[in-house]
Amino acid sequence: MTTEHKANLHREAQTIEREMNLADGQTCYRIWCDNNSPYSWKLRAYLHYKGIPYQRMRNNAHAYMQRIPSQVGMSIIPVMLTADEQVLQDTTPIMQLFEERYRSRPCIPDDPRLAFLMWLIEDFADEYLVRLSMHYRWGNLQNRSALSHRLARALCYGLPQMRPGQMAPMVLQRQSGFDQALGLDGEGVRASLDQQLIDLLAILDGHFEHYQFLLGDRPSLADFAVFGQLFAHLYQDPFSAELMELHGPRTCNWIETLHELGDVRGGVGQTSFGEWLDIRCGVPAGLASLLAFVGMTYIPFSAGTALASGERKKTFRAEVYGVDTTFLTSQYRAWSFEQVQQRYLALDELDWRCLEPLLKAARVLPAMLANGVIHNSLYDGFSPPFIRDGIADARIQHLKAKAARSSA
Ligand SMILES: N[C@@H](CCC(=O)N[C@@H](CS)C(=O)NCC(=O)O)C(=O)O
Repeated sequence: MTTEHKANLHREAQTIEREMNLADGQTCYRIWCDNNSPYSWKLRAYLHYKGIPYQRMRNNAHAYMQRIPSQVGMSIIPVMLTADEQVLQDTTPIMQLFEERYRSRPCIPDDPRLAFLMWLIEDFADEYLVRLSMHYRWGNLQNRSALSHRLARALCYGLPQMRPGQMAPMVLQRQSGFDQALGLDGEGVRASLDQQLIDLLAILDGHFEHYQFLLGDRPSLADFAVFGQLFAHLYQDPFSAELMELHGPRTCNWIETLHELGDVRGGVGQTSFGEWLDIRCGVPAGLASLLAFVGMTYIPFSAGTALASGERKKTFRAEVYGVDTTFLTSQYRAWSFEQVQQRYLALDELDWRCLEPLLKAARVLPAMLANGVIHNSLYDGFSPPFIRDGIADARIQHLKAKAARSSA
């Protein structure tokens, strides 16, 4: 590579975002995202299905360490910019906002009971399945090696002076920080997670024998959330890819369908869709089994973090899939669980009467409401997904104020 070409590449990496901003008639959303990120894929597949155009901004080290923190207050992806420079973060509120803004191809079922099941599965995917994603990405030698180099390479994208080989150990070190938070290293945990993946794939494959998507024959927000986790980590990463193919062939087909939606290059993208499930006379066995899986995993995990967050405890224990596990408390997870609880409480008496036996059989109830609704103040005074003045939430606000005080 000539010195001039290197300099050009470098300049391009620095200016690509600015050029996009300055382009005449900018009408597109722009997203900082990455191919290996579940939430990036969740959002992108959703936008493809809805037919909402966007431009992709590669999340290189410059974006992740500087540009994104300046817009949001922390390093996180995906981050979305609107044509008029508003900053949006957090896929669930973004998708909820877009469901109001863009009415074509609705992704929330009309039936409020089915819609509740959707929000429950959506939060399960975002907040619980990430345990499986992180266990498989970083809990075996093959993926640790491949993915630390792959993520390092992605961070070096467009920055030819950076060396992926040197950056890979730093990526590895940073990721192991998530193990304690997600309770991955306790006794019997990793063996249980291995079993959970096999069990989950059996449930999903059974369901997809009868229905194309989780809630019938059209995709909902729950499909995009589960897809994000299963595609970005488990399906793409080399070690887990084999497990996915061997244990979940129908699930792999569902993943490919969601990945191809809105294909504008003449691929196999699907364009016609069927109906939502009619749950007036109960739910199909596959969905009931998925809810039981949620009841054994997400519910104790999220209810535990909500209680610990309310009691200001840094760690908590919960029995997840039969294994007594210690986790770090997450304010965000407590907040998102509260949103799910509120959605249940907002249903009417008749809807509760219909859902209660189903949720009790799945052991989602009574545990989901056993500690009451504990208000989490993380977003009090904020309006997600909109981010103003580079501050995403009360935690970031607090950290920034503390830093300002200590430097004064
Ligand atoms: N709830 C957020 C979660 C986003 C998230 O956790 N993104 C990951 C990458 S997939 C991240 O950037 N984590 C922060 C880190 O790596 O420090 C959303 O849905 O947008």
